[in-house]
Amino acid sequence: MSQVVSYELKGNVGIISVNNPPVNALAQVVREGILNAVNAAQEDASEAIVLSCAGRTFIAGADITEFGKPPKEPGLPEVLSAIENSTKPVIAAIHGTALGGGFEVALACHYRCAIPSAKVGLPEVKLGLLPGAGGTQRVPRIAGVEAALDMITSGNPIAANKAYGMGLLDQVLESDDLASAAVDYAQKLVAEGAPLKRIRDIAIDPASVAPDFFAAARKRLARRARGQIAQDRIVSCIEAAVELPMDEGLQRERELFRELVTSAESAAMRHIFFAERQAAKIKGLSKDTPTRNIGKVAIIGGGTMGGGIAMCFANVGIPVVLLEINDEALSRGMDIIAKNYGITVKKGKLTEELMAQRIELISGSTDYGDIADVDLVIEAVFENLELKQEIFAKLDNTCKQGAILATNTSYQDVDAIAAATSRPQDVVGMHFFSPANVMKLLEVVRGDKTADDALATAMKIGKKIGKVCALSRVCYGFIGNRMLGGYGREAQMLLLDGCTPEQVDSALERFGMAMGPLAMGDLAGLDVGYKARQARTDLPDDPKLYRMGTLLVEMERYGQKTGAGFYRYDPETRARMNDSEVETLIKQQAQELGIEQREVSDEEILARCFYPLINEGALILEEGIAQRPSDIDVVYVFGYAFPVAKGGPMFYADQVGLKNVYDKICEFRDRYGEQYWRPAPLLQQLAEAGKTFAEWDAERS
Ligand code: T1G
Repeated sequence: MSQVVSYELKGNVGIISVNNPPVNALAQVVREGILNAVNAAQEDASEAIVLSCAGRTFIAGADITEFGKPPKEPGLPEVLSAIENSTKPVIAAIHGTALGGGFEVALACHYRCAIPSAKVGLPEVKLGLLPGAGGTQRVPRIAGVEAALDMITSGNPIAANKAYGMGLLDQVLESDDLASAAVDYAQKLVAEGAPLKRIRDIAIDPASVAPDFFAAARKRLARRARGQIAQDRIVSCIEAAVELPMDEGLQRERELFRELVTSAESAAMRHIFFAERQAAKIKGLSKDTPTRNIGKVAIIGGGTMGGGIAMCFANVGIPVVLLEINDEALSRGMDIIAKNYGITVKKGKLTEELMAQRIELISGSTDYGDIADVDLVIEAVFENLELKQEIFAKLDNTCKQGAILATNTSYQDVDAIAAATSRPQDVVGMHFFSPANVMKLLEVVRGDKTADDALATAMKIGKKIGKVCALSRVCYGFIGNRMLGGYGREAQMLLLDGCTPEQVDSALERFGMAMGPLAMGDLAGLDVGYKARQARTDLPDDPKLYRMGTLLVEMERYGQKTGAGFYRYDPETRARMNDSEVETLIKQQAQELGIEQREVSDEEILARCFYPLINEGALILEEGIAQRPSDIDVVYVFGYAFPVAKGGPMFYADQVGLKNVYDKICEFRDRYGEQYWRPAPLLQQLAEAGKTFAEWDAERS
């Protein structure tokens, strides 16, 4: 056997054990090892075969790193055929998460058993793929068409007991020794003369499926998938499972899998899969850097952000003290938390009991003395540097030595905040995104003096509370908000050039953005951006700059909260409606500014909005603010709803071609001036060298 797959005979049971850390992915050596073991077992005295895995989980899928490379024999279908055609029953013994190709291996087995904590799933859709080794043909046959469609188009894991109820598992073993319990189960099957139960032998009666079932599914999924094609191909595969014999269905599945695995969409989604995990690693810091224990947390400020952040910790069982300046502000903050939990309960995503437990973990106080013993403080007050410095001076005098003092600031200087304390080594930025209890991204900001263990602790606790963490150095707006400036600026400049708000937003929404920048401004409140601009001293004195946003605020059209901004909003449904008054206003402003309006293509809208994002990203990389281009992609996908099927702004730039991006920026510079369109030196360098951001990063790693 190969060193990652072992085989031994124990009494009358042959045991195949896979040991390919970290998740027993089905690399070529694993496929070869299993195939050799199954073939060997056909010749020996075994009467049943148990297929199990060492380490933390059963096989968690194909080896995603192999995609995009020439396939290596044996292919997974060959391995599955050997299992399914075995002359002796093969029993999959599952712990951890049997996912993707891993669960497909289990489905090719004749029986499947698992311990109660195990989960099974087919998450390929999250990589822009579909189960390509029989999953779409076998699951409908044992769990039914509807359950199969839900399972495969959601990609969500299913707990063992529920999977057993669906027929996906034959036995849940109430044992904490899976290895021996699985052998006992195998011997029981042998003793009972259990048949070779092959899922392929089950046929689905087409009459059991409603005539319009698949058409309705496609329509429903098209709305949810927003341009992603994998869901549609999954429907086609399940349709084939109903209409075709097994081998023809498998053939159809392979064809559609091949279409997806070579798609730009799947390449982008696989890129984000690895980028998310890479972003958690701090260059130059050992993964064994000691971290501080976080047993109790304090949040300073019970506003929307502070309340949401408090919930993140209570949700994972960490006690939180919410500190406010007075009882009235404190009870407002506690009410925000109770309201947020109530909404989640109403959506059926949380039980009343769990809500009560979590609220129990959040206590309130107006006395700094009550937070002297906490291990982590996160300040989430108004974006005013002096106020933050005052608070950090108080924390410095109050909190125990070794407590980590974090600020949730969106763009203030973390070093200036740290300088207000005698312990800058314990100060770090933890920038949450609103709503903090929902948005996945956490920008961890490393100050000049932040200690390695404080930084490693912030990244670790961020993962523990379910966030996707990306590291930033200190600059105005860190990674995300700094890049956003150009995106929002150009969205408004395009109005003066001749676009309507709807034209700008819909072009970006067709690209895959969840919401266009102007509608987003209306949602956040145009007055927020207006105030932030008022506080800045570095903005050019340009009458065109944010002209419409400023004008609308002066007209007290703040957006959704006043019923009108760039759009009007239905008071009941909050649906956005184009507003001819705004469109007339835009034309007037353009005329006043001497701008001759013109037709603007969608292609130009995308370039004008995304290329400043990409250009700023290049500057951020050059300055060392972000560790790697893929970290920037993680920030935009998880913090700004950049479509995962486009892989993030830097991955997208690589697909467009950096020469094309650079040339377009030069064209805009020649048309609009250097004020806003100054190509980043790194972008120019890579464009001229014909390189990508990814290649540049690989050369540096
Ligand atoms: N291939 C290669 N590497 C993988 C991997 C995979 N499938 N899954 C995880 N890793 C690496 C990961 O990059 C990280 O590496 C380490 O393992 C730990 O992962 C034919 C075509 C299993 C729930 O989509 O969901 O099968 O950073 O940090 O939080 O039809 O990993 O340490 O160097 O995520 O404990 C389908 C993907 C593939 C499952 C564990 N399977 N993995 O979570 O650890 S396509 C998946 C996960 C397929 C078939 C199709 C999670 C996990 P490093 P981790 P974790």
